[in-house]
Amino acid sequence: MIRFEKPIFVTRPYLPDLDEFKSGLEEVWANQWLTNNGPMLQRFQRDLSQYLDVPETNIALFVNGTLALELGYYVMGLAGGDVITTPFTFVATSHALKRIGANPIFADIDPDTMCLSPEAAEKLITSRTKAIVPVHVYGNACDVDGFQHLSNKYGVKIIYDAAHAFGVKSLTTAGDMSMFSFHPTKLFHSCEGGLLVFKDVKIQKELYELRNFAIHSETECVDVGSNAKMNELQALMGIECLKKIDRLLEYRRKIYECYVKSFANCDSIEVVQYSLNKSYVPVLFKDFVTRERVYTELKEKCNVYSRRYFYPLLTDFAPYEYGHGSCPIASNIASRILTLPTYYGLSLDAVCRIAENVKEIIQ
Ligand code: T4K
Repeated sequence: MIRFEKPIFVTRPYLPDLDEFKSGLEEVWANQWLTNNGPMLQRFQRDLSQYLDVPETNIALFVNGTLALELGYYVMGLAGGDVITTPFTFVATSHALKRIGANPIFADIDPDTMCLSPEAAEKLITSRTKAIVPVHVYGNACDVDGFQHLSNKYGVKIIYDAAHAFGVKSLTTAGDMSMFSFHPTKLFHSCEGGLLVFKDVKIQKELYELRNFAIHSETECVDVGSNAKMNELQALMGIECLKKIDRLLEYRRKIYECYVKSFANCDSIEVVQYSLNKSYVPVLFKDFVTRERVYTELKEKCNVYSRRYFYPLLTDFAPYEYGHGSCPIASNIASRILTLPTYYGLSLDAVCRIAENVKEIIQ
């Protein structure tokens, strides 16, 4: 077994060229403008609009993905209603619902894509259902047509948690709204950050106000808003990272292919093949015990910090225990999944060695 001298984490953020970042900082210093819709934020928004090929009227930036979700759910009118969602995700998907007073209802996932199943979701739709929130988990595409069909049939909103799906052009404008996270653990980041892309241009103004306390003018506050503004340093980081997005995506693909090749001769490890941007490398083991052994031995013997995204299921956490046991497919997958290290700068040689270690552990 190979022990790495330095720890290998599940991910590391890409950091832009320091000199280029410094010249951006000089602009911030000259502007003496640090937050509240400053010039860097406006530039970042323009750059994103161009990259995503979505008009600036249909996007809004936030300080992080969680608050983007919270305010997005709120403007879509989900407060007080039932919202059908997946338990196989990061807690933020549901926390943001709870925090605006919506009621998450958990439906099971598709065993292949690991995303919410439209068939399972449909069975839970009632007159109280206001929306469905599927997650493109790991950058795997949800059944967008299936959910659109449900939206047309039942008049429910479809809001995608696309936290993992940045760079997947076909998913950018899916549904009524999508949220992309720019946390440093994501393939693209702005230190922290979140982006909403939405169909209805009319909600942009409300989102802008809500992220700034719902202040309408110097003398008017029109709702109970939040402080969810992205600041200028975050925007600068986003601008610099966006310049390298093609390279970041390409490198993840190379790493992914390297893992697939390394595990090709190993029947008992399944590399999940559905991610469109290869933002994570999830692998499935035959059972819980094997997964736990690999996770622990990678850490203790190899200095490799893989992660069990997304275990435990949300329905195993205290705030969502009412859904415990209701999603057997998700439960089975959560008990067997492990995400392996992937990030720009992780050498392909290291990837091969990690894979060899995994194979040795399960022998
Ligand atoms: N929806 C979904 C489906 C999500 O996955 C997330 C976030 C959200 C919504 C909410 O979006 P944000 O509000 O976060 O924008 C991480 C992230 O904190 C979280 O953003 C992410 N999902 C989740 C899947 O993973 P942890 O607790 O695993 O992160 P942490 O701090 O343990 O970092 C993992 C590894 O990354 C570290 O071992 C080392 C490395 N790392 C991390 C940071 C922050 C670095 O090398 N440098 C860094 O600056 O939750």
